Amino acid sequence: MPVFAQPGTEGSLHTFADRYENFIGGEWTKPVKGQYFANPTPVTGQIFTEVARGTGEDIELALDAAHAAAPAWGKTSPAERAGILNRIADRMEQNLEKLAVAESWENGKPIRECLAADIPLAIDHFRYYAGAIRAQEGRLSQIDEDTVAYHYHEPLGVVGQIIPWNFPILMAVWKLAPALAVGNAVVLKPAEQTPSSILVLVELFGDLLPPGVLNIVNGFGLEAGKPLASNKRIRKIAFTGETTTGRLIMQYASENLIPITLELGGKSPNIFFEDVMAADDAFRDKAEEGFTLFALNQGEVCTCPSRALLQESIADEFLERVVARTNSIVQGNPLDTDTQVGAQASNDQFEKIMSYLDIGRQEGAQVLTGGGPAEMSGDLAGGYYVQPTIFKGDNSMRIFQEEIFGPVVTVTTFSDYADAMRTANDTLYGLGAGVWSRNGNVAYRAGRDIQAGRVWVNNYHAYPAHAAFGGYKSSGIGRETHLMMLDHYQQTKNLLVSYAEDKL
Ligand code: TXE
Repeated sequence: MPVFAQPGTEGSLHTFADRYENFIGGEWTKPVKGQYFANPTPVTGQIFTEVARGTGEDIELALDAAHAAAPAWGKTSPAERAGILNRIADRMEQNLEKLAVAESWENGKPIRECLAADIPLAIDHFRYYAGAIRAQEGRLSQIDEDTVAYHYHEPLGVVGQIIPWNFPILMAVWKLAPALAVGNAVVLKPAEQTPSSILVLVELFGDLLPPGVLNIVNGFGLEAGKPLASNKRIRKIAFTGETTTGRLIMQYASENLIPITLELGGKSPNIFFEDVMAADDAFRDKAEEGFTLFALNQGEVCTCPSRALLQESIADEFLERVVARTNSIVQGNPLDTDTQVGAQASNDQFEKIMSYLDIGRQEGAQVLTGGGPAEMSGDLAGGYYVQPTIFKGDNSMRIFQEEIFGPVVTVTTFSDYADAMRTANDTLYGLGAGVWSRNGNVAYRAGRDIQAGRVWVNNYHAYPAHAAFGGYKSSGIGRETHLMMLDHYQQTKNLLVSYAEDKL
């Protein structure tokens, strides 16, 4: 019920500065070219702050600072780095509501999600990697009686990170926590649509890190992102965004022969087998809720369950129930804790979704609910709201094949298991998938047969720090979250030592 006050109004837990600079070498630093860009809130469409418009020159300054800091930071003990990460987590915990307000205002997402998921998950990632780095051990191979191969983990040095706008704080932390835990210095570029909440976060904990270990350069993709991703002075680039941009990042990285992590688009199938309707009320209810998660975060999730596959025998009854459930989703002011669906992150994204709603109709898909902008009143009328929408059609349509990134699900049916797998895998992407069945064999086989990096079985949209996340096919390369991220941000040093006194 509580409605958090809008930033800048009386009683608000957070007020943004009028202007944000880059964060370089521990200092708020003006952009070399002196330019700024306006940052609107999708909640009302009003501009609430302006942000440094970084260019290649700012990236170079940030890399200077990162290179100056990296050697000493890389030599700190795991215990020291873990202590800092835990202190960052403490600060975030103490400021949870403030960060939630900033994130909701910046991105348009419902504050209940920020309070329950985005910020707590980000806190947990810092704690997880604080623990993981302390538990990491090297390896020793006994080559022969007198010869030993020691394997040490070393940080890569200075790494670049480019993040998207759908989970600004969480996506930044997914990348920052493992990179910092292993002792890298970072230059991070936020998305131009949502730079400010990350800067609020850095205001909160920036002093806990030695200057230069974390640097933030704001700006646009070609002006600031490309000079970072293509820079010879980074030893890795980690990127989350569109698949076409991911291809460019890979090209840049190939010039410098550096490793990449790419988290790209998705068109995730969510498969409901017929036994769901015969299950007890609690399980059926859970499955129906799992269907409606297409609207979570306004559908701006790379794993959005945007293709629902229903077994023919249950399709009509199941659809009737989930349409009713979708119609009861509470949409409105993101700062109201009752709100389940808020505003799309930007006007561009709103327009993109509108164009796909037209495409779906032109292709002959049936609109079962929604299908247009959600009309809001008062100052929300200027925001970017889209009705949760269910289309019925077939998997060859563009709305089934292309990432819409809005609260839009496309539904089709399947006859049997083989048909379900064919349709599920008939996509360029392979990031997430859902399987709903009480039949353990069916659920297990489907989980193995679907070509996706994360298959949720009888749940969806859970993102624990200690489960690996990443894409098959055009959804990306590498993983995020999980212990294996330590390897993604480290290199192996092998010392091959002979202890023999008398022979080579
Ligand atoms: O992505 P971009 P956009 C999808 C989603 C969305 C579409 C377009 O379908 O509608 O992508 O979003 C930076 N060199 N996803 O245009 O352009 C850019 O500044 C270096 C899915 O925002 O990929 C931003 O910081 N950097 C996705 C980041 O890349 C460049 C989340 C992402 O922007 C660059 C977001 C360049 N040449 C969008 N061009 C997911 N997987 O979750 C852009 N950037």
